Amino acid sequence: MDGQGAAGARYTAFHWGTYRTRLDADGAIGLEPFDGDPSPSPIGLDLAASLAAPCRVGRPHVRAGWLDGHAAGAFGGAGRGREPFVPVSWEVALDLVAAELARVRADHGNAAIFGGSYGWGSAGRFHHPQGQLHRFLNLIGGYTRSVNAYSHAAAEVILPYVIGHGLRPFHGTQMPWPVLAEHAELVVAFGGMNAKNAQVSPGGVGSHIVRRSLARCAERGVRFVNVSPIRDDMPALVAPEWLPLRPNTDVAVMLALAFVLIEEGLCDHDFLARCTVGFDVFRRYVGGETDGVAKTPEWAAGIADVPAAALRDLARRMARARTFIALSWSIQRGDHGEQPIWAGIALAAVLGQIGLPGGGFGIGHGCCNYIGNPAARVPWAALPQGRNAVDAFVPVARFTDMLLTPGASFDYDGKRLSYPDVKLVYWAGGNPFHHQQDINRLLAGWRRPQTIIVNEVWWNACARHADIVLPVTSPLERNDFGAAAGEGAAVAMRQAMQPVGEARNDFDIFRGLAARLGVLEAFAEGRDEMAWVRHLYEQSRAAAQRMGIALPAFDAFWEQGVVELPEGAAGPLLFEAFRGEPEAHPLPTPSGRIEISSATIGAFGYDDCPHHPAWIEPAERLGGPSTGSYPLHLISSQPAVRLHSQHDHASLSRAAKIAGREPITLHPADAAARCIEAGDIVRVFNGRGECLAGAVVSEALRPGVVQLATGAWYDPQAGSEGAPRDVHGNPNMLTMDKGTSRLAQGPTAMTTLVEVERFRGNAPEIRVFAAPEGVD
Ligand SMILES: Nc1nc2c(c(=O)[nH]1)N[C@H]1C(S)=C(S)[C@@H](COP(=O)(O)OP(=O)(O)OC[C@H]3O[C@@H](n4cnc5c(=O)[nH]c(N)nc54)[C@H](O)[C@@H]3O)O[C@H]1N2
Ligand SMILES: Nc1nc2c(c(=O)[nH]1)N[C@H]1C(S)=C(S)[C@@H](COP(=O)(O)OP(=O)(O)OC[C@H]3O[C@@H](n4cnc5c(=O)[nH]c(N)nc54)[C@H](O)[C@@H]3O)O[C@H]1N2
Ligand SMILES: [Mo]
Repeated sequence: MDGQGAAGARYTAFHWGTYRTRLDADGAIGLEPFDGDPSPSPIGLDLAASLAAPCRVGRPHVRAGWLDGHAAGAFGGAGRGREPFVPVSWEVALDLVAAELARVRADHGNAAIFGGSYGWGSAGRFHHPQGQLHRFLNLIGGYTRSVNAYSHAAAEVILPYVIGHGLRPFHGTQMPWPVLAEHAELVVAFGGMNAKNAQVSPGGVGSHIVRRSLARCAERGVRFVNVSPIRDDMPALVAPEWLPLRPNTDVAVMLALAFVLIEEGLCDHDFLARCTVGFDVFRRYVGGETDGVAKTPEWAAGIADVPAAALRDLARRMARARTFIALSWSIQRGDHGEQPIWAGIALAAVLGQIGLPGGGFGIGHGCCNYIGNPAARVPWAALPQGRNAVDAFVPVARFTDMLLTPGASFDYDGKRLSYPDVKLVYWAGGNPFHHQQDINRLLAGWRRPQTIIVNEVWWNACARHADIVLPVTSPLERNDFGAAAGEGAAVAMRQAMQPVGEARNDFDIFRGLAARLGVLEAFAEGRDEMAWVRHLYEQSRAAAQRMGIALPAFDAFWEQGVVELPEGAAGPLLFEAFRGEPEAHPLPTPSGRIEISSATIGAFGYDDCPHHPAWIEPAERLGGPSTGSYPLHLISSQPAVRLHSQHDHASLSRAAKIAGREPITLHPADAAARCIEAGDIVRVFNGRGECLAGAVVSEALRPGVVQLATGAWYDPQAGSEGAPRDVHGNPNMLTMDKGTSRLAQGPTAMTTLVEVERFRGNAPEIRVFAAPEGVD
């Protein structure tokens, strides 16, 4: 342990913050928030204590049926999640994995290996599980990959057609919070701005800035409107107005706002003429000339169930003030999720303030701490990935479709593609039993590959449903360097403790496999852990130097522990030059302008994503034509007390449970109508599946909406009709596994109707936090 025993403070980085590590008298490791963070997150403070929990994977394990079957040349996956595991030595485990990779490669080709392996893993530039896996798989001939993120797939795919910039580069050029506080007068936030979500940034957080930035806005008198089914999506400290629309109806509201601006002559015709194309198409659609339906406030009121007068009034206020339209990522994780992004930009274009300080639109303010963060953006080095020789890919959320229908064709972003026939799935750093919609459907697909290998820290559902489980370290058990784009700190993540059990770093696992498959030299390049950490840091230091930022040399950095970065130079705003002289500074769209209507998208001929932003009925919604027998809209949002499914077993997450289950929040009227009281165990169900949850009753959400955060570990036990039911509260038992449209094929978790009833009978025990049967 390079870090152990050296003098000076020790630090570590998690996706939710930077912490000082402390060695207690009893030898245990404690965590304290870093002094430079005025509002640290409580997530994971007890992490060290929970690292050796019974659900920690301590040794490599192989599913008994897989061992027997493979010896006999039989490859059935039906026993996954049911059969016991057999502990094996690292030697045996790595031999089995290497031989199986070689067999699948030889028999079926590299496209039969799925290495998409979506997931957040842990912070640290070197021990990034996906980066390690992909580098390794590329060296042995490549793998089928996944594209786009669960977070914002629809926005990622549509944005280049509309503004010419991809979403990921756009993350770094969003309206900075200080500019927003200084210049905005009105912020209209679709999906709110959620301080709970701004606890995290992928790769780590320097200082949590969102609450402080919102407070600054409030001090300067900025008014906020929270357009969301949930009141608490905007912190009370900005005294927001609340427009509690029905979920998935943002487009109707946006179109109605545009209707009022157009009807009352409040749109900026000069901006529209100089900086956009397609306004005329949009105007005709909004006015009803195209489809006979004028998108009036009264029309929108019928869909979104908000007062028409409030929409009229809001549109007028937006035109009078410096207005910022904030689009959260959540609003595009629903059916036709491309539309609220496009309609939001069209609305901002009609207002004509794009490119003005504190005006225009943003995507993701409050969704993570790095969006709008003024910290200097150093291009931190990452493990080089090499080249993937396999072309096959799937849109990330179409994973189950790929498993269920190999060879079937699908549309994506103007292309007609087909699903590869995957025989082997290798996951490192993600949890599909957390992130994938419709777990019953996932389970059907999950049985089909011949082999599933998972590198995991915990015996979560993903590990329990694998064939070979390789135990990995967590950040406190290894050395790394933590830094994230748009975050104000670089952290020397010094190893604080020995690995639990026989856990190994992903790097060491792939090093072992690389040696067996003859690519060790190319994989490790002769560097060990510390040599890589030093190498990536020094590369980053050189990049920072080129930006005029001096970082200390590695040894000094390692000793110092945390380096805080200055704010970036206040350059021009993203659309500022374009707005001034659109001809001289065109956007990289076909027209060089913002495309309110896109001929390119039109040419794809997708009825579910036409050539201009449009209201298209989602597959299901409150008040919609196909509500059927499930009358409540389920919001499966991000958990406040953890990151996704990570550390659900730790004390912060466990303390928030109700009767041991994930809390589900219902409006008092909905609870009363079902004789549900706070603290009751409830059964949440629809035609796709069911789970149990613990009831919370609150007026902070609109009637008809229930909220159940993601991340409770899937704990299947016999249900009412024999089908497994999750007894813990995983909302993906209920969500819909359908692409947003043929354009982006993004996930649509927020489009889900359910029914809730009081659970009667004996409350089943939560078993998933214990070790699987037979495993010690
Ligand atoms: N219903 C519904 N579903 C959703 C969403 C929603 O809004 N509603 N949101 C979606 C979104 S936006 C996202 S980003 C996804 C998140 O989905 P994921 O990113 O898959 O979720 P995590 O729980 O963060 O999974 C990370 C896993 O990596 C493991 N891990 C941590 N460190 C290491 C390491 O060093 N090595 C290895 N090998 N493993 C490690 C952790 O133990 C954990 O199991 O969920 C999506 N799913
Ligand atoms: N503490 C914590 N923070 C996190 C994460 C975590 O797991 N834990 N995950 C991180 C990740 S990976 C991501 S992608 C971001 C996600 O950031 P977001 O996508 O913003 O997060 P959510 O919490 O899913 O949704 C925010 C709110 O959107 C509202 N909403 C849902 N559907 C609709 C709709 O159709 N219309 C409108 N107007 N509002 C709607 C809901 O009321 C919900 O509370 O959060 C990040 N931050
Ligand atoms: Mo995400």
